[in-house]
Amino acid sequence: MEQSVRSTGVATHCPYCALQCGMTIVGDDAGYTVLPRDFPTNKGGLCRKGWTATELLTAPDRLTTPLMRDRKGGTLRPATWDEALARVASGIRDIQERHGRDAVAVFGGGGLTNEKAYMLGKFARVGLGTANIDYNGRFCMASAAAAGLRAFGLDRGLPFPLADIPGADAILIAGGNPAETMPPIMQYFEAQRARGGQLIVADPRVTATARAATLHLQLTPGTDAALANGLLHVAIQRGLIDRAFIEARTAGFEPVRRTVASYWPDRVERITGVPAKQIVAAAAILGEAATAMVLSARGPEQQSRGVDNVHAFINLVLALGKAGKPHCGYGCLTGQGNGQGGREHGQKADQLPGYRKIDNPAHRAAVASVWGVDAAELPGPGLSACELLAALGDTVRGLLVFASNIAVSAPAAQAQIGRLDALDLLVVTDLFLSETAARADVVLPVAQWAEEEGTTTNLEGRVLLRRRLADPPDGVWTDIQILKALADRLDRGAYFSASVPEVFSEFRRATAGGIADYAGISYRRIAAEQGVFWPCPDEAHSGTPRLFLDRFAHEDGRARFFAVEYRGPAEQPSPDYPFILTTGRLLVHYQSGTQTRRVPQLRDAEPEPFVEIHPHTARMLGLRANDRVALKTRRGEAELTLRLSRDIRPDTFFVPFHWGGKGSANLLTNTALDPVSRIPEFKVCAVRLEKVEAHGGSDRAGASLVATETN
Ligand SMILES: Nc1nc2c(c(=O)[nH]1)N[C@H]1C(S)=C(S)[C@@H](COP(=O)(O)OP(=O)(O)OC[C@H]3O[C@@H](n4cnc5c(=O)[nH]c(N)nc54)[C@H](O)[C@@H]3O)O[C@H]1N2
Ligand SMILES: Nc1nc2c(c(=O)[nH]1)N[C@H]1C(S)=C(S)[C@@H](COP(=O)(O)OP(=O)(O)OC[C@H]3O[C@@H](n4cnc5c(=O)[nH]c(N)nc54)[C@H](O)[C@@H]3O)O[C@H]1N2
Ligand code: SF4
Ligand SMILES: [Mo]
Repeated sequence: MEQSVRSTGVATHCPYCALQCGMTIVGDDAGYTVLPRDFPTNKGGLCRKGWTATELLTAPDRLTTPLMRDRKGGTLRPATWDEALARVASGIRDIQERHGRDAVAVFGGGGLTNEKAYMLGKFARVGLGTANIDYNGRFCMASAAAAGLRAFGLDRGLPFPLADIPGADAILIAGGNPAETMPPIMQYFEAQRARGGQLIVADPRVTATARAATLHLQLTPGTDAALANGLLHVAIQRGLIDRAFIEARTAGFEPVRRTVASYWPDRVERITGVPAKQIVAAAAILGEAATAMVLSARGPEQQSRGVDNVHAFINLVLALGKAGKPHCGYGCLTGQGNGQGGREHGQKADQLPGYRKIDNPAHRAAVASVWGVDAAELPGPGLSACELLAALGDTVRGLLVFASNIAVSAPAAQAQIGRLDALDLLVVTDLFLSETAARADVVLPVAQWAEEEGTTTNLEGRVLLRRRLADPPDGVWTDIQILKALADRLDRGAYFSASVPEVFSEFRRATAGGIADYAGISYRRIAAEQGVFWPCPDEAHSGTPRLFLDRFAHEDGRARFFAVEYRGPAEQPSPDYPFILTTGRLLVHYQSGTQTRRVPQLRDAEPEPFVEIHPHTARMLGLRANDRVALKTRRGEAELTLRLSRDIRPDTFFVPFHWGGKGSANLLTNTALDPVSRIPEFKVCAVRLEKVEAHGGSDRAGASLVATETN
């Protein structure tokens, strides 16, 4: 076995982001090597996280045995699987008897394969009978998903393959930094530029992506809706909109036209800080191009007006007639390895497999018949992620976490941690003792990407197969085995299988006839066809790389406009909190950092959390590079090292969120939620900065420093 792995290699995909780069792995547990594969997503490219991904398999502090705490406040000790699973099952029974079924909740993750996400959703509804399951995708692309669903009648990250990008004459990337978050994807934008295409990037920072652009709009965080309305205003004024397209393929333009009429470039400049001339230039680039795309990422989406922001960009695309045609459209750059599939198959509070709605009687009946249960037994919609976290220790007494490190990644982390500690039962399955696992009553060690088989769906809607390369270490189970064993102990085992291929084939049936229909997709086809795009209703169907070419997915075939007023973020700078804080990612770390902080090359490249501010702002505040500073918001305080950069707006601070502890960005962030998507406002809040200690013997006072001017 080891010999054959070494000689032929195993073709699989990276464990991290939604690009799902193809890679071949050679070697054995004495040492693995990652070789990039010429796959349509990455064309032979990988980022540093991908190159080093196999280090996770042999990391010295992998969990290899269940851990248990005998009493609250006690220490975690090794336990047998029997002991740990018995404790989980009795804890669940006890809570549900005393407080009702919904008092036990499940929190999932967009990193789980389709098979696992599907089984987790079924386990919550059929195994536990709880309505309360949601997942970290609610922190991620929920705003784009909600807006896409409302505007087009269907939500898939990109409605076209990456291969279509080079053919777009103009592209606007709104609040995405793919040069760091999906580096190999930049090949497609480079090809687009090489053809003479224009690339516009809207970001408060001069990111590596903004440097690759022909025009950078350095907007104030939280002002995207004003920018998008301003672009549409100019396009209308200059006669650049496509009236025939609006007439034939859309509905609801008139209220949008009226709304954007007051978004004059001068006014939009005052709101966004983007010079009026640049607004006019960007509108002309997009409107005059024969083909154009708008791609959004977390910048405009992770806001309390995230859905409005995405609608404002979709309105622009529709009015310009740049949707539902080749090399045109709106797309969202999804995030996690299975961010797309993870949002389609039932780990969301309001959803059943195949992108079905849990409150739709026909959808309930279809899924209940595959599951062999009575539709009336299926719970209704549960609490969304942030609301679920807010209920911990209150109406929710037990929580099972699969593939998320909420103690680091949820907003207002200090409050979340307190609520985790208030639970009667916290169960965490993970590869490592994450900050969340460290607070659990029971920790269950799981296999990882290359130790099990399963499918993921990448940002293009392409369903891919991750292959098994090695056995998990002794004592480590897969998530699927754990769910089956728990179902057995709850006397619901008859409804579940522990075989991944069996779960996959049941999953295909459960999606049949749904929006995200995977019925025709098999492991064999995925391998033979370099992935298969959903919807793919039967084995004879070739899959759907391009959506909306003939019609949008609403019953009448028309896309919908939604009029959006700029309302601004939930928190504006004030004399006490005079600056804007935004948070995001660095190339070498992934998410809460559980995985990448354990890979030496990545940890050494970015060893500690920091805040990035403009040198002018630092001078005004009497600060120098490497000073230790405290950032304070209305939620909490974080201690960080100061980094200076001319690439950020002087009124804005940037903190990456890849660390827990005192430097965790989420000690600061705002829990204000979007009313539709329920996404928290990770990208904007008001902040103040204070010096903790002077660097290099400086005699400047460490008193509170409040800016006199905020740009
Ligand atoms: N290296 C790395 N890659 C990753 C991940 C990772 O953790 N690390 N995570 C993956 C996941 S799950 C996701 S969701 C994606 C996220 O991918 P991206 O969305 O590209 O990443 P972010 O850094 O969160 O945010 C993108 C940009 O938004 C800008 N921004 C901040 N506020 C605003 C605003 O108000 N408006 C606008 N227009 N822009 C703003 C930030 O300056 C930042 O450059 O990355 C995926 N890839
Ligand atoms: N301030 C701020 N906060 C943010 C964001 C931001 O931009 N700013 N972005 C948000 C976004 S977009 C996202 S997606 C979230 C992500 O944040 P999290 O949900 O915390 O995501 P990860 O850090 O990837 O956590 C995954 C955990 O599961 C483990 N794991 C990996 N694979 C498996 C598996 O197969 N099974 C099991 N059981 N465990 C596994 C990993 O070791 C890790 O501990 O963070 C959000 N938080
Ligand atoms: S871009 Fe994403 S999928 Fe590709 S190697 Fe990097 S982390 Fe992995
Ligand atoms: Mo994400």
